[in-house]
Amino acid sequence: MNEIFENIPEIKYEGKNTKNPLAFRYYDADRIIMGKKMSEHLPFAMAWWHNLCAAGTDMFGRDTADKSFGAEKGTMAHAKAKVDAGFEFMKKLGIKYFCFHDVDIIPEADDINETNRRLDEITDYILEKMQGTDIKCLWGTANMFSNPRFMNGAGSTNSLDVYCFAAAQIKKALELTVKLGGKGYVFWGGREGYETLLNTDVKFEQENIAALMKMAVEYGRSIGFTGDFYIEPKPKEPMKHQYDFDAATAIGFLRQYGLDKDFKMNIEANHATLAGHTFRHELRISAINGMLGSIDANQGDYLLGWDTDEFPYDVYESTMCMYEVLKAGGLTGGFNFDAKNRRPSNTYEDMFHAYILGMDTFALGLIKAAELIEDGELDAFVEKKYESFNSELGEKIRSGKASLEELAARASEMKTCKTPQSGRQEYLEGVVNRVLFG
Ligand code: XUL
Ligand code: CO
Repeated sequence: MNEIFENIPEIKYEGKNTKNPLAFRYYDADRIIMGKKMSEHLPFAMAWWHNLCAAGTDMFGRDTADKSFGAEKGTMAHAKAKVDAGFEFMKKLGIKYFCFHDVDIIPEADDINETNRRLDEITDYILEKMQGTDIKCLWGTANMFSNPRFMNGAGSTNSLDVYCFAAAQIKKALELTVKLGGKGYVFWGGREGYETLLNTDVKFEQENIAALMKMAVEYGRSIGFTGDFYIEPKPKEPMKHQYDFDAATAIGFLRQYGLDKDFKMNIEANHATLAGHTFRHELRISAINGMLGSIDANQGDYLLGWDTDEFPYDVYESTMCMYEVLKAGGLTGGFNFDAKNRRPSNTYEDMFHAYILGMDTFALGLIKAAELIEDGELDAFVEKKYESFNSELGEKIRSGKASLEELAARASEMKTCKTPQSGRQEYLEGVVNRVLFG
């Protein structure tokens, strides 16, 4: 087998002072943090689509990077070359997982039967490559947004024919996910939403999406898929209004349709900020509802109003993310770099620099989040903030045994109410800086 990334060695941990651009400064796979190896805290995944397929095309210009990997694009030979490139890439970086859409791994044919045959062939090849490695699939998904048939949605389409194609793609993608040992299956509702209510029956569309998800759960369980289904919330783009706006909306939807036992959230940082939330907020809302499943690790740009899918470099954000993850007891899924190089970063080396940056950013975030937790000042503050509820009446409220009359009587006795204690936000922000920067 010819090496594809010829001048790139295996990437090793060299410590924070290294100037070697092809080494980790913080990601030290075997280092123990809070009783667990870094590699167990951080199951990183390669996103097939950005890393092996996307080559820089945007609305204003064509590819800048060469991702042919020595084969003619649009052929099965190219699909296989991508597998070779992907496995060499993951091995060199010590990445143990990949995520894929059906159409990332093969060129889609006109006839779905031929598409499925190609999917069988390529996943046989991927399985072969997996042998003798500990690389597995983190999650699979069906791309139900690129093909023109999905212009009015997949589960939310007006066309019964399109709905059947969506079902067929999910069925196949689930089979492939099981075949490749996938831990999860993702629904990202890219076209599940609307542009205008003038032509949209929202209730009808949401019920149909739920029905499709229900069929997916039934089929998945019937073929031995024991992992989690995930919704990946995003408020907009490509649609103006997307039904899975944010974690709270998606969780409400899942509960309404009885899907909450099989589904969790796959939270993407850039989607959180598009919804007007912090990444951290979305993680907390998922965690307190028992639905923190997996993460699409990337970063948006606060000056741009779209999904820029940048590789994460902001250590403050990754620290806050890892703080939430550690507090939640870890992820059942992993950290998928749903991120792409900037268009002018168009060489093979840039692909490695991007992953080294992302992995180091999360490793440093993990180190700092553990320090914040071990420091204990934030936790102690929050505990004290609510201490007035550590009283007989507080217990009664917490256990649902209090009544409005009783509380009103207490207020009436007090006559006037004291202002509660300060929230001390600025002080606490200083605490974070002390732990982060010493
Ligand atoms: C799009 C996005 C997708 C999903 C998988 O914004 O994040 O790549 O992660 O379909
Ligand atoms: Co994503």
